[in-house]
Amino acid sequence: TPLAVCFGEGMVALVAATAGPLEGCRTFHRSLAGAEWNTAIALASAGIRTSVLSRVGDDGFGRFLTAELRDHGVDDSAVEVDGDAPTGLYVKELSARDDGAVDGTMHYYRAGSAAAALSPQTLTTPVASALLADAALVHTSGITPALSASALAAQEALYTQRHPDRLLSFDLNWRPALWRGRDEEGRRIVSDFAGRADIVFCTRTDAEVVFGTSDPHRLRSLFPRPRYLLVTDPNGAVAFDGTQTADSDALDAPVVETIGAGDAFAAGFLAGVLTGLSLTGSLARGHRIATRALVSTRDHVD
Ligand code: KDG
Repeated sequence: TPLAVCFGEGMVALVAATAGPLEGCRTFHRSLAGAEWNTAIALASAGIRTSVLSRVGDDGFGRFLTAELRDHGVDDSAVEVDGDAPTGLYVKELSARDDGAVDGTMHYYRAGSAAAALSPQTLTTPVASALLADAALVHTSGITPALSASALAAQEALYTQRHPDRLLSFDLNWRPALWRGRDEEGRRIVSDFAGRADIVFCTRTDAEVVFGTSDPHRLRSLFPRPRYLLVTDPNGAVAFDGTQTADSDALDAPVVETIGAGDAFAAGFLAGVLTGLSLTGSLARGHRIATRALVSTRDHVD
């Protein structure tokens, strides 16, 4: 069976148990976060052999994250443990809206994290090189190049040392908080990865911000190389495979949590591609797995 390798930072999310400013919040629910790690777990749940290539701190949060991977059937043998730097963390603050819905604000505590020290050397350990040699797909995102110069260099190396039989997947995941003060540079860097990947995922909103358009045809002319280009929004996805365009609607479901749904959609689509499904079959698989993430309470309850 094909192997998928997901490259990026895993974090612990501490989600406020009550709405309101953090200074008044006493209780937080802990969960796993990190776009590429979410995708890895969803890929494994879709039956794909999956490994994560990353780094965590030698701390309780790092051990929690790697245990979560193993519990979900993801191989953690290429997650390096850093004796000095901590595991990345984010805190989600909730605010109640007038209409009763809840908005979340993310606060990152990840500067100087173990994963910020990802570097080209991370790829050349015996474990990592064996996995990469075997991988049918390497999944990356626009988050990792924002973490540090060495993390950017590592992702660069994955793209320059590409193997003809290995698909490179790139989820744009534009995170303004990580590019603050250097967003022009950030746009250039993530556009460059999108132009070189085989499969590109982006939300309509991120595409507008980063590429100046979310029109699938204009995007296609900006990025002629990717075999698959997917533009998503809360209602569905548009996909191109060079010859055909497929439109598909998200499934109707009672939404509990939207964070992570994009990561799950990517996993479902990639699982479809890896198992030889058609474009529409892969899209349907993406929506099915995204729906599971949307209705699940994993991020709120232990
Ligand atoms: O896609 C979900 C991610 O945004 C979340 O898990 C946190 O990876 C994360 C990030 O860097 O924003």
